[in-house]
Amino acid sequence: MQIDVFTLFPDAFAWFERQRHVANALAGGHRLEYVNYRDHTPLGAGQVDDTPFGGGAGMVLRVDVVEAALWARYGRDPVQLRQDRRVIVLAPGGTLLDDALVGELAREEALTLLSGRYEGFDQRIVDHFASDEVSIGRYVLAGGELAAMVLCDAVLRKLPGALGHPDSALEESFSDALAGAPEYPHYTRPAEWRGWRVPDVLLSGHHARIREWRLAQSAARGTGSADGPLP
Ligand code: 6GU
Repeated sequence: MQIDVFTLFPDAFAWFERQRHVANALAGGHRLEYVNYRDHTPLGAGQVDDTPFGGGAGMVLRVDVVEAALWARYGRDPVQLRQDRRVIVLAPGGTLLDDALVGELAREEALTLLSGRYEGFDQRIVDHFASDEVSIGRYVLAGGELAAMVLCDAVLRKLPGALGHPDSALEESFSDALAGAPEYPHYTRPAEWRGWRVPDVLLSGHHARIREWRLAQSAARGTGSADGPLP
């Protein structure tokens, strides 16, 4: 997979690239590259944003700047580009990212992520250049970089070879294997700590019963009856 992140802060991703599953994915041939809007702005003095028409606080990322950056990267009109490539605007009001959307994106050969700062994007960027508008939750971040990392993290760990064990991404929270429910609880040594005992079934060595217990725990968490309700 090839992921291009358009950002004003490519340096923000240095730590992210050092994370084990990200490093594994990149070593395995997947690519994560950055385009800095500022390097392609047609305006003077590296300008990329402007004050909002109609007034109001903050600055808005300009449509001409984003168009120039997309043209420079792909050599074609971004209006056409979005017809055969996922071009994802990261914005708090977008479609909420969940495991199903992550899985869908992980099956793409290429993704383009547009992150913004300031008050947001000129709406024409969303309307004419983007195939998707995605949010990682109903709260506002100062910029799209953390959201881009969240999306990349979730997508990359779904790719074969990213995780240490091939089964790790299969039976995890919200996966089909668990019917969309949160994962069952895990325990490790010590088997008892301050009187808190690991459930006996997990120490029994009885694989069928362990499996049954785990699926029941997962299902109960999904309905909120195991450890209190989910939001
Ligand atoms: Cl994708 N961007 C920003 N700026 N804030 C967010 C978000 C994205 N998702 C939730 N909050």
